[in-house]
Amino acid sequence: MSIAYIGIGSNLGNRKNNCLRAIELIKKNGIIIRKLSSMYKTEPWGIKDQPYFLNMAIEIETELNPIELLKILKNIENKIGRKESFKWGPRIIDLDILLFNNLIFKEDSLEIPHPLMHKRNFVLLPLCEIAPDRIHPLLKKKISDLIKEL
Ligand code: PH2
Ligand code: MG
Ligand code: MG
Repeated sequence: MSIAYIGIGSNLGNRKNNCLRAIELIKKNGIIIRKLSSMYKTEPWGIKDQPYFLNMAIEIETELNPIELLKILKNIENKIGRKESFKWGPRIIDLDILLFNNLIFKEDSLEIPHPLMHKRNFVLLPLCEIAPDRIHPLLKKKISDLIKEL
């Protein structure tokens, strides 16, 4: 059994419903949701000229391996209607694996911990609400301490 953290974001359509729909679909895939953060209205990061985002983070329990989990999350993004866009551009839903146990993993299709998570308030704030003492396996710091460095 593994514990993982997923970052959820949406800035197109009904942002709140998109996030809630993603959570329902995650549950239907036999993944147990252990914790849910609040929803945060956040300023677009990277490319400023786009609608504001709703972001949240969840803690899940799963028997899946990271690649299997990634596939399920991509399928859910497609089901909700995600279209190809440019890097950091607007999206109806974005489901990112942030942490997976204490795993350090790097392949072309997936990098864990998420390589930009420690630089992004929109990731750290919701994550800190549900996992303040979780240690970032590469930086060896608590989520609550990473926030202070931003
Ligand atoms: N996602 C991005 C790029 N910029 N900004 C905010 N506030 N929230 C996001 O989820 C987000 C972003 C690409 O994944
Ligand atoms: Mg993302
Ligand atoms: Mg993504």
